[in-house]
Amino acid sequence: MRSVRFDRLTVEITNGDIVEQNDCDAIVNAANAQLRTGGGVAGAIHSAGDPELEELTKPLAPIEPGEAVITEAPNMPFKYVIHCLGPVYGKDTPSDELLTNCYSNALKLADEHQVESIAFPSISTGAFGYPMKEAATVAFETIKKSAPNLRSVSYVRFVLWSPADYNLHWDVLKEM
Ligand code: AR6
Repeated sequence: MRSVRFDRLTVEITNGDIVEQNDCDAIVNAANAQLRTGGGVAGAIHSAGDPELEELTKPLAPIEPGEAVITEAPNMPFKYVIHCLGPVYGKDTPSDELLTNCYSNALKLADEHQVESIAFPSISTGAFGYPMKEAATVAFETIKKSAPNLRSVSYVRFVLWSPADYNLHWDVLKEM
C-alpha cells in the first residue's frame, strides 16, 4: 500500500478485492444502470452481500452515467454501498466528464452520510473499456479537487485488481 495526502484527505492505493476492504465504512460499486448483479465488481459485491442488496437497489434504478446512489450493505461489514454508473468509454460522452461525475457524486454522497473511510474500484476500466491510465488521472484529479469540500470523509482507498494496475496507478498518483 502507498499513500498521498490531499489537504486532510489520505488517499491510499492497494492491490486486492473491493469486497475485502472490511475496515472501510463504505465501498463503491462499478454498477450497471439497472443496479443488478453482473460481472466484475458488481458481481463480486452482489455475491458478497445477500439478495437483499438487489431489493434495496431495485427502487433506485435505472441510473444515468455519472450518477451515484447509496444503499445499506446487508450482511456485509460496511455501513454503505455507493453504486456508480460509469460511462461506456467513447459511447457515453463526454466520457471524462461523466467519469468525473461518478467520483465527485460518490464522495459527496459519502460525506452527506458521515462516511469517514471509503474504498473505490477503478470505475469503467473493465467491461466499459475506459483506458486505465486516463481513468486513473480522472479519478485522482477529481478526488484531489473534492478534498477541500469534504467534512467527514478523511480516507479514500483505491483498490486495484492486478499488480500491473496498481503500479500504473502509483505512477499517476505520485505525480500529483
Ligand atoms: N475488486 C476490485 N476490482 C475489481 C474486481 C474486484 N472484485 N473485479 C474486477 N475489478 P468492471 P466497469 C476491476 O467491469 O468497467 C459489470 O458487469 C477490473 O479489473 O467491474 O465499470 C456491471 O454489471 C476493472 O479494472 O466495471 C456493468 O455492466 C475495474 O474493476 C459493467 O460491468 C472495473 O471493472 C461495469 O463496467
